[in-house]
Amino acid sequence: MSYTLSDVVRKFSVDVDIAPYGNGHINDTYVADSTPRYILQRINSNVFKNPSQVMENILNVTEHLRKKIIENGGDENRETLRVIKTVDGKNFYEADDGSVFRMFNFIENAVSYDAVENPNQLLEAARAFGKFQNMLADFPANKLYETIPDFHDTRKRFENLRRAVEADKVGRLSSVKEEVEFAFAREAEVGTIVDAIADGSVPLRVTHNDTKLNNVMLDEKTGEGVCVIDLDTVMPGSLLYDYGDALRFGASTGAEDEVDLSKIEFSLELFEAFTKGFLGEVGSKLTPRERELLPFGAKIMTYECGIRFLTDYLEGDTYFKIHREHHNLDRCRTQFKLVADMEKKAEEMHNIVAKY
Ligand code: ADP
Ligand code: GN1
Ligand code: MG
Repeated sequence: MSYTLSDVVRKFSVDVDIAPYGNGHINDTYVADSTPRYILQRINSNVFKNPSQVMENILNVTEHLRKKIIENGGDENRETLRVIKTVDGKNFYEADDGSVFRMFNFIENAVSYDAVENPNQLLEAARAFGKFQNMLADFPANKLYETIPDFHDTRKRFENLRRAVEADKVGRLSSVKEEVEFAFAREAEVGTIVDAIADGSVPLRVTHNDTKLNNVMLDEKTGEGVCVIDLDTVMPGSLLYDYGDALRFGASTGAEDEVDLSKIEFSLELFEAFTKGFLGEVGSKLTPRERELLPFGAKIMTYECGIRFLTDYLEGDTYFKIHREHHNLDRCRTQFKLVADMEKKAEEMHNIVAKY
């Protein structure tokens, strides 16, 4: 690297020390300790093949959100990300080695949680994701680039797993026979949402597609949702993706990478909190098929994430950041434990959805 991060922030007219920040699995995130503070990120170019399209999406989406927030009398500096331009007026800075950096306003006096501490946090996160979706309901979907093609096409994700199993590139297959069997046993379900989108019973909407709890900032005092962040994957998708993905992470009783699986359960209390918050915002818009598929959405998104971790493990950990050996396998195991638990609790999940 022929530049320092201090050189990079100066391209955005900021001249302070910066330090690593956050626990995302994809981008390199730093905080610039200026007044006001900023977030600097190096976009993961292995994941996002066209960073300039990612930034164009984010610029258009955040400008749309800003208008809505102002109309609603909200605080535009806190309730949406803002793309900070470079000194040359660009959306991002490309370093000489091809690294792409971008800068955002820092959302102050707000916290993003890596684990749920109480049901109220999930309720507030759900409201924030629901509102986000409402604000984007009239965003022209044809203006959005598909930043990661087929991101939540579970059938294609399944085919990727099958290929990784066949290739067994790094010789790990023999150690994950049980997980592969678990994944293959559910093959019949992988097309359910994709097919429902194709037959029109589940509409395409503009969705966030990565509704992990740590992708929403909650007010540090009131606990209310302030701002939805991590907008790299805002694309046309199904509302079931946002609902389901938030639950796979948020309704677990343990961390995504917990090794002690006895700590991992799918909490119906947390499921109910999220369902209440989310349907309170978007419930009136749902088609009958969407409503019917809500519990399934939670399960299939958890399954999909599990097979993505498993695929990455089989391919030698090239996609998700890992911090220890077998990290992706540990993550896969929590997801599959949650799937099995949701299968047991399917009827109770349906009863809860019916309440809201
Ligand atoms: P990744 O794609 O790697 O998940 P994120 O955009 O989610 O990257 O950023 C990682 C973490 O950094 C977030 O979970 C959050 O804690 C923190 N973060 C990101 N952007 C901001 C921001 N604008 N203000 C405050 N914190 C932020
Ligand atoms: C990644 O970027 P981050 O850490 O918020 C991933 C999600 C996964 C999640 C699993 C672009 O989310 O799809 O569900 O890890 N994001 C991308 O924790 O692949
Ligand atoms: Mg993130």
